[in-house]
Amino acid sequence: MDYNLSDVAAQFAIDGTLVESVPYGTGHINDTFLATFKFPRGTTCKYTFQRVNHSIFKDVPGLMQNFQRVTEHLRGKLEAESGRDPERETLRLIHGRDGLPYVRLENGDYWRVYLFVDGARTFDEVQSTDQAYQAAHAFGEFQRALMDLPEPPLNETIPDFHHTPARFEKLKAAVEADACGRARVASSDIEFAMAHEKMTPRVVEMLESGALPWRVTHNDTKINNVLIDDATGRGLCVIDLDTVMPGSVLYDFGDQIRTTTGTAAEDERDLGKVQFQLDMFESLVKGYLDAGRDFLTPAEVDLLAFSGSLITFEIGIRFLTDFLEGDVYFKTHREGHNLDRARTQFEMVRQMEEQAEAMQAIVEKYR
Ligand code: ADP
Ligand code: GN1
Ligand code: MG
Repeated sequence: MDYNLSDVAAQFAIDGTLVESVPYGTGHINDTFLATFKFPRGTTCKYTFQRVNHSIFKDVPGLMQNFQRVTEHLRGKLEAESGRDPERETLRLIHGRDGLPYVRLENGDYWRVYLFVDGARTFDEVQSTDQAYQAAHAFGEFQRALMDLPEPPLNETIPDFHHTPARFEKLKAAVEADACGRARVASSDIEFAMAHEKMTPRVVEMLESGALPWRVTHNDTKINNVLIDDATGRGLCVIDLDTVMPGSVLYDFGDQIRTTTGTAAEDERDLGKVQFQLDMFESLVKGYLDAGRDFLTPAEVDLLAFSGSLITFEIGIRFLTDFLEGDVYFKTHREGHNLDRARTQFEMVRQMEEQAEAMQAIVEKYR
């Protein structure tokens, strides 16, 4: 992650001097920096600089077109509503000197810049049931605001991103190939995965048959992809818009379950510390339904509880696949990191399956 940010900054329409830049956040995909600029009048301004991972996102211009359409649509709504703060409640892209909302360097790297939202932060682990409520509410509002995004459909930035059966086939192929000779140490995890194949098509089949609607969804709704306002604790701004595209709300709600109901980090090694918390789930359901009760279909609400184990399983098999393939996709920071992540996901799936009835009862109570 050794980049010359001054060279990158020179390509953007920012007429100040870069005075400081620090790596920022804990995302697994892009490289993010908080950069502070000083202007001739003596004022300073903070920006988020991001190198977009173009080995994962193959069509960055198409992705940035989505990004721009989505943020402009959201900004239009915020501006029309009194009491809102468009500059903090949606991302503001800074254009490159050639007018595009991103810059491509000579070495092929893509960079984008947006205003850093001050007075807000993300959490890798949820701090309270109220925060879970706020995050779920913010993602629900985000979906609502994008329901009338004008045609055409957004570009699909990663094909079949939440096609769980396709993810399962990739795992099978990785086990078969065993390119790094790692299948043996993961044998019980592979066994767990193989025993769960039956759950994988439940949502995609219903999307394909029309039993569930396609919507504009975020597709990466982990808790650290929503900024929480320092002053009010409100879910202020949904970020990480790389995967906003057509999808099912169930994968969005499910990923909130995955990332807020556990007591441990996503990569916790001590599975004894991993505990599913029903009260967090209840707060998510309340927050999400308060935002989405009137637009969600009965079939969507029916599957809210199940969506947690579905996507937690999906992310688990993605981590396991990456482990078997030699850690080529997710950033890793230690040996076995992806396997640890997979195991934590599978432990959460186990516990969610045990709690399935109690979870469903909560959904019934608030729907
Ligand atoms: P990744 O795809 O790598 O997860 P994100 O877009 O989520 O990248 O950014 C990584 C982190 O940077 C976020 O979790 C958040 O903490 C921080 N961040 C990103 N954009 C902003 C912003 N505009 N204002 C404040 N913090 C931000
Ligand atoms: C990645 O970019 P980030 O860290 O928010 C991944 C998600 C996974 C998540 C697991 C584009 O999200 O799909 O759920 O890691 N994003 C992409 O933590 O693959
Ligand atoms: Mg992120």
